[in-house]
Amino acid sequence: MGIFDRIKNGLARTRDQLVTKIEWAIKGKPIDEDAFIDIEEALILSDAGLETTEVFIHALKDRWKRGQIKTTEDIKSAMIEEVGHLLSTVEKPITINQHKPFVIITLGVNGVGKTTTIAKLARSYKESGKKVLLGACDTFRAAAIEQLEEWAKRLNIDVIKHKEGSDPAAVAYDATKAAKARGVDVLILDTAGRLHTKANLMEEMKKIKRVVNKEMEGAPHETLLVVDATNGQNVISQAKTFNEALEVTGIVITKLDGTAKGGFILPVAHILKIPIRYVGVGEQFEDLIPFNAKEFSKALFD
Ligand SMILES: Nc1nc2c(ncn2[C@@H]2O[C@H](COP(=O)(O)OP(=O)(O)O)[C@@H](O)[C@H]2O)c(=O)[nH]1
Ligand SMILES: [Mg+2]
Repeated sequence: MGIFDRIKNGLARTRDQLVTKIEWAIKGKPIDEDAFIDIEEALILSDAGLETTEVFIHALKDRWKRGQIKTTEDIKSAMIEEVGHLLSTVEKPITINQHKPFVIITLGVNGVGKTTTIAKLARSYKESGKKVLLGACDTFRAAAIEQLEEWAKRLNIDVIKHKEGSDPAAVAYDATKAAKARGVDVLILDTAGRLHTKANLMEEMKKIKRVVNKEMEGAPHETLLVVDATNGQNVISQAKTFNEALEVTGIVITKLDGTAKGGFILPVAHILKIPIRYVGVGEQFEDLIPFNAKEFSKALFD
């Protein structure tokens, strides 16, 4: 399956939510003010958020008043354009060639898909000829270290680890040191998503960043927040919290295949304005896809 088909499949539920409703709103009648109420509802039900939805409805109505929208197809192509335009502002791929090692720290609450995303990333970097190292900084549970090791074994990649319950920052320090010594191209640090309190977690992550930076100036080069699309609108507040504490530089959105609430990606661009690096649309390696605004908006409405 090609990349576009993967995105299209992954977005099927959100697309149904949006397009079916829009088609139904318009079918067989001239487009009037009421049609926009239905479109507004469809956007809100997909978790696009009030503020962002207003902006889209305004833009669509504007086109309609200028006589540019007459059919369902016109609405769809207007949406593809407007959404594509908004999302293009956060289409900024990671460029790992500027630093060696390029250090990525992943963040995100428990279960969002950090560790599997790391495996997918590691595989794709390895396939493009890069030397990859992983750091098991989720020391909260023994199973977390084992899970990362399991992936690493399958991918034939090394992992730097300490014992369960040890200081995650110490693992990060050793991993950064090892990455430098071994001529590694990309170091990816896995972290815990749950500690005893949220404040604890944020402090822990700050400490990891400080320690990495002490060992290598300019690092970490990417503070990558992983969010789970099935959380819909809640992703926005989650991302705000992480961003305020830890200066997130990029986002990965996982599990878009499991939700009809994919509309929340619009306020990610409109309100958070944090680069979206990758989207996850399934559990296969190939299901982590570099974010492309044009493809994404087309897959959403076409
Ligand atoms: N359907 C689907 N499942 C995913 C995706 N990304 C991750 N997962 C699943 O989410 C679950 C939790 O992943 P894990 O990496 O352990 O989360 P972590 O706690 O953040 O490290 C696993 O069962 C993954 O297979 C995705 O894009 N789509
Ligand atoms: Mg994990």
